Amino acid sequence: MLTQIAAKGGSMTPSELKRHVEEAVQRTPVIDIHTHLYPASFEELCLWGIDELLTYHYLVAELFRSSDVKPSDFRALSKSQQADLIWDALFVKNTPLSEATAGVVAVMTRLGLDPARPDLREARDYFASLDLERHVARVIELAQVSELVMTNDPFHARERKLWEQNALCPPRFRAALRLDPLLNDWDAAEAAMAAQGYNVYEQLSPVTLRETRRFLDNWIRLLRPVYLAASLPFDFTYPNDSPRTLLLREAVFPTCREHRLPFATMIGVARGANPELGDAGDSLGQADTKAVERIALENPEVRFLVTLLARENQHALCVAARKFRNLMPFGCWWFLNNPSIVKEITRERLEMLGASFIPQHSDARILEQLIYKWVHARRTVSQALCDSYERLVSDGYRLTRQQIDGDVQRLFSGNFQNWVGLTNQGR
Ligand code: HDL
Ligand code: ZN
Repeated sequence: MLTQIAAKGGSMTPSELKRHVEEAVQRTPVIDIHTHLYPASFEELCLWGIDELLTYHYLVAELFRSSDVKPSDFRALSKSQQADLIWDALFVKNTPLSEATAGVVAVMTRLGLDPARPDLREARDYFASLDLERHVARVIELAQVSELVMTNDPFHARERKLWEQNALCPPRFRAALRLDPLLNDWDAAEAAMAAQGYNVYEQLSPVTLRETRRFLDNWIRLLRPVYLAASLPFDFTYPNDSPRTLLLREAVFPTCREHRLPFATMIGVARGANPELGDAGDSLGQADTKAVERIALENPEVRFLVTLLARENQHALCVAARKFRNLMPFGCWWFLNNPSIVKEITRERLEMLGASFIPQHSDARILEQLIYKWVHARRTVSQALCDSYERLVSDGYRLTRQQIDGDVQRLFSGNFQNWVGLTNQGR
């Protein structure tokens, strides 16, 4: 049936359709809307190379399932000793089947390294030979990323210093003002802001709220962020009588309105489920999607970028986005960034939202992760798009190549550019 319609309508045959979708997805540059990357000018904050790749907290968690090393003994090792241990346990003694280990394989092969080596000598020699600036440019090109958004924390002493010293930041590294301490640990944030000379106190008085807005204004002036952001715990509720609700209502959302900046929120983390694993010890929980709807309803003129951590929350997020045009679902975050789940979520979003969402972000923390996160994302988004197009064609629609190109461009960059008002100017 499909072939007949295709042939009659002069549109593409199924194999032509599949080939064109794959080509369009492969060649279309993407704006990576959430990463933890920094340019080389941010010195030690720019993480790269094989030892950082292998000691990424996803792999640390997997190490403890495939070896009997104790977390406390692991922490006592040097970074390169930790990487050697992970390499041996997850890549030599076992098949790199997980998404995180397969990702390292994808990075190594695309950089011309052999992922079947018994040790890291070849990889370390390669990375030691690189010029970092050139390497950053090459990785971004390999990943076909046109711009990426950082995660910039005004409460991180080292990062604050770099911004206050006007550290150079290339235009394709866009800033995002991250507010986790402000919204999740007000006491600590208040102490840090007071230490920087802001007239704030634990009690959220009108003066303290006004000073908090001045703090946000100053950081917006310094960073020129494309959005304000915060990761919120799975048990986040809104509104309630916590400092968080007051800070959102009286400081953050008014600031978003005044500066016409979106607010990006990532909800669902359960911090420190296993404290002895450190960064690798965070888990997840199901979030209250009604809180997201209430925030969207209460702030119709604020644009929200929303991603949730629990698979069980994704359908409700699509429904919420159908009800509130100021909600932009984005990405398959963290524990969802696995091909089997990315395909399910992307198909569900296409079915409920058409192309009015942002399918993926890398969340890359180590530079070279950009390569594998986008190779894998493009592969899965292609499959989901093909499924939707095939269904459309079998319903009798004559699809054109131009439409596919336009849809991919909208998903990979257009939706985000419109949402945040991105132009081609620099910061
Ligand atoms: O809070 C966040 O931005 C998360 O992405 C965390 O950084 C998390 O540890 C992570 O790396 N997810 O991929
Ligand atoms: Zn992140």
